Amino acid sequence: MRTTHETADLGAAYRRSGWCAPPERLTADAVEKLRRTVDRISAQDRPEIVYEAGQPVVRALHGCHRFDEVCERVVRLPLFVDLAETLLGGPVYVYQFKVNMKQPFEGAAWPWHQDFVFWHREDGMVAPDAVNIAVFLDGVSGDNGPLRVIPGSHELGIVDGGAADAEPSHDWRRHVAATLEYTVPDEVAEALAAGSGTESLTGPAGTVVAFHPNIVHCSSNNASAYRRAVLLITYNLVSNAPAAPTRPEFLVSRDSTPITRADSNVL
Ligand code: 6CS
Ligand code: FE
Repeated sequence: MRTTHETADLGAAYRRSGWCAPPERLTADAVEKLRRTVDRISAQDRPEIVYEAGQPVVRALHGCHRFDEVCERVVRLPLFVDLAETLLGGPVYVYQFKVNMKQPFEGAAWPWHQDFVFWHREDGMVAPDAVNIAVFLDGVSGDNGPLRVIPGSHELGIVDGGAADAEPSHDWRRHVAATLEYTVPDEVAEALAAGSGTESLTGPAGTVVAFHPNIVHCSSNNASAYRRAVLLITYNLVSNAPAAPTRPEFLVSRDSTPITRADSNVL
């Protein structure tokens, strides 16, 4: 159980930098169970699976909590729900669930971007009162395409990268591909990073990291022989649920009833 002091520190780090990493990790058994689940789902033929451009290589899985019982439970672990409600200050539900695979050699980049831009412009989410909780299913190092963030950039609101004047495609495939529809141009991101630098979120399998919907972040291609699969649960304040999202339900949950915690953190 985390002390009140540790919880206060996490909230302070999150508000200051736009991300934080609780000391608790997912157990090796739970990680192994999730890896087997991800491998099983990846072998299926279903619309929730997105592939790398022009290749039979899985880029990401979406909405698995809606059809897989292991994923349905993992989103309810008190470790994650407590963290989300501590950082957001109220009852939450699962807005989005994905596993970004970042396969060895083939895992393509995610350009600099802010997540809230997609949820605001495509789904009608009013405020960035959501939080991404990432769980590393593989070890993440500097070599296999770690998530890179610009600390403090979460306080800038939407960093307009010029995409605002382009006519939106409303094609969800452009929201999950390496050629993202809404990006922060490299030169804008580099100017922001000149002030605060960038931080790579690395750690062993089981590591948990929370990051803000507006933090500017990216990840490079994975040129290594080591997969970098990361499971991402986006929790949203129940009070911030978009009124009428239209993207597929595996990207945007329609059920905004408060989530019920599992009885323990055992998966
Ligand atoms: O469009 C979305 O919902 C997804 N796309 C990106 C690039 N980040 C947010 C989210 O995972
Ligand atoms: Fe993102």
